[in-house]
Amino acid sequence: MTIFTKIIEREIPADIVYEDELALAFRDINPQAPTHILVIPKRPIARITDVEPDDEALLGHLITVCREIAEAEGVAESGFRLVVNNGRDGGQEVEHIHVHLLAGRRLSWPPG
Ligand code: DGP
Repeated sequence: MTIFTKIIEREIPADIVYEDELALAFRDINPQAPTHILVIPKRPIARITDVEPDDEALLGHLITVCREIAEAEGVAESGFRLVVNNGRDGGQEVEHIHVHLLAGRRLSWPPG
């Protein structure tokens, strides 16, 4: 079980900004931008490399949730970035797929 399952189960606190039957979103504990929210499926898929065709609707739903959160946070027009880190070289620390929604400042490219 990862820390994100504990957040879903309310075993540890988080600043939750969105929830439905499939997804949960909460503010990153170590924000890298003025708005830094993690959007996760409640079903714990570890990595992008574990994704199966049956997961497509769920993962697509996460993008719709990101759009709704961007609007609620007031960053839909100014812009934002969605990031999914995968594996060691991708910088993934938590083995439960999560989309980082970063916004509120001009983000550099390429990422480090
Ligand atoms: P990644 O490196 O892509 O696996 O990102 C994991 C993110 O999860 C990282 O930005 C910090 C965040 N994080 C880790 N533990 C916690 C926690 O207990 N609460 C919250 N809100 N965020 C966490």
